[in-house]
Amino acid sequence: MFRRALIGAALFSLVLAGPAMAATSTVTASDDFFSPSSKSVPLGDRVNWTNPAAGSHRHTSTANVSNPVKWNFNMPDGSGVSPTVTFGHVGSFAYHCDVHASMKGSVSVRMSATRIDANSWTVRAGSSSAPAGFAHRLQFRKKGTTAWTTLGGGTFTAATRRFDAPSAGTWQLHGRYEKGGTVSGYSPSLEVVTQ
Ligand SMILES: [Cu+2]
Repeated sequence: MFRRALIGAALFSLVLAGPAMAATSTVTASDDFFSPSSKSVPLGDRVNWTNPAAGSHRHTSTANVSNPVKWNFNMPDGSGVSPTVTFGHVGSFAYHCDVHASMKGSVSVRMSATRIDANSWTVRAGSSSAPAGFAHRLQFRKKGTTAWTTLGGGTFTAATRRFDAPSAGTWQLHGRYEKGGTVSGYSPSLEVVTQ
């Protein structure tokens, strides 16, 4: 009995010690729109879709726009909750309803950064490395300027990449997910400030 309690406690602490727990949130397919149509989630979160109302909604990744994260769920009337999609890589992922051309939505996946020192950060682009064939691309610019520069000069597969601010001030970073020639949109911008 005592031994079993110890094992239980060990498992519990392992779960608590992990990174921020991934959450699942829901988009509602209504007549005829997604709510919310633009959704922003932290890296690693899951999203599902419900169709509680009358009307038939079939939502899918946007078929004719490049999108490295694909899903396609059939959603007949009152079908309840779709399977979840895990958003493990930063970017913005568009989708639409196959039945109603005007029904569009997107899920934007936010990046995070951990400070290394006054001018440097570890920027997280994925919950894990990009799988074979996929890659991350991060870009940066000084706040107030318009042109983005690709960090490291190209794509990478690691979950994180180091950013060294070229000069003092506020810097913006964003990232996207790529698979060959297909790319997601860019994630929301993250701001970091040198000390
Ligand atoms: Cu629809």
